Amino acid sequence: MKRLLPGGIVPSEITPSEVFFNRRAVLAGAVATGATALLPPARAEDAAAGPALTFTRNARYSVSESPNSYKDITTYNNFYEFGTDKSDPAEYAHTLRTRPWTVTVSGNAEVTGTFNIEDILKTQALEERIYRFRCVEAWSLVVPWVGFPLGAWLKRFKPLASAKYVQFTTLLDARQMPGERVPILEWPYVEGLRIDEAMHPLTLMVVGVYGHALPNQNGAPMRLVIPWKYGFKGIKSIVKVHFTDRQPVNSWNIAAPDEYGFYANVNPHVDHPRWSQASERRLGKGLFSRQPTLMFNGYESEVADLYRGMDLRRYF
Ligand SMILES: Nc1nc2c(c(=O)[nH]1)N[C@H]1C(S)=C(S)[C@@H](COP(=O)(O)O)O[C@H]1N2
Ligand SMILES: [Mo]
Repeated sequence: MKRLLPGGIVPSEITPSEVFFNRRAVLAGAVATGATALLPPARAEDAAAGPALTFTRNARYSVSESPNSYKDITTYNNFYEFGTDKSDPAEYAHTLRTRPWTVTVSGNAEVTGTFNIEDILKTQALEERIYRFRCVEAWSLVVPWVGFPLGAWLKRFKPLASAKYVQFTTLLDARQMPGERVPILEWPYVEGLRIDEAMHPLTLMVVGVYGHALPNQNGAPMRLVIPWKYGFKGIKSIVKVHFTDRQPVNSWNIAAPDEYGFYANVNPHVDHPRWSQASERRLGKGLFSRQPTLMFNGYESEVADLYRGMDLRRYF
């Protein structure tokens, strides 16, 4: 196993400006700057979630809506490796062991190898970003994720010009993920992005929520969040990253190609064959309160250029 970090960055190069923020400090900061969103007061569950993380707040990439509760975010999940009910992951994901954890990087890049999660984290400055999150099933959340921009990390592997896409793979181990014995999807769960989507500054590799390491049910130790795409693109518990010249397959597209495409951009004008995507139910606001779904989930000004000239009905 390679222990050398891509890019050769050592921990001492991590700058002191990456101030430690605990949740109360984040709250104080938000008050002081009059910034985007106030986080709700600390709750006991936060401590249960995992160690507190060190990060800076990214206001530019945060929405002003108030985040959902920690409870909403961590008990209403899709993670079919642990069952198909929304409550299953919170109940059963404790069997996942997130340390030791390695990520294998392969394919069309100058630097490849297998890397320890600890070594990856030493090279990446963490940011808190409050993002909208929209599931293809028409419910939504606002989440204070903590993570690092995927593109900044991927650049360390020096992708070749032939790296047009990146594929991501979840852990395959039915002893830890009992749902992988159930043939609802082809296992392991796989997802893919075009390289420019992967490199976009909004694309976040998430390692925490509400200032603490991710709980297993949200995809510990490391999962993707692409805020302008439907939630299923946000693959959890990633063990492989592969640079490729071909559009990779993705699990939901394999399972139901007419319903789930490769792009999966949030689009209120393109309905799912079985339901409308024009509106959504924001968790925590009551069963019957719906709000309009925004083009690219509200990130249109940031990402529309990625899809100029594409027929979004065809490339759904
Ligand atoms: N490995 C894996 N990743 C996954 C899923 C899954 O079943 N397995 N579900 C996806 C779907 S459909 C959604 S909506 C989000 C849910 O993320 P959350 O539970 O953190 O809200 O995870 C996505 N990533
Ligand atoms: Mo989803």
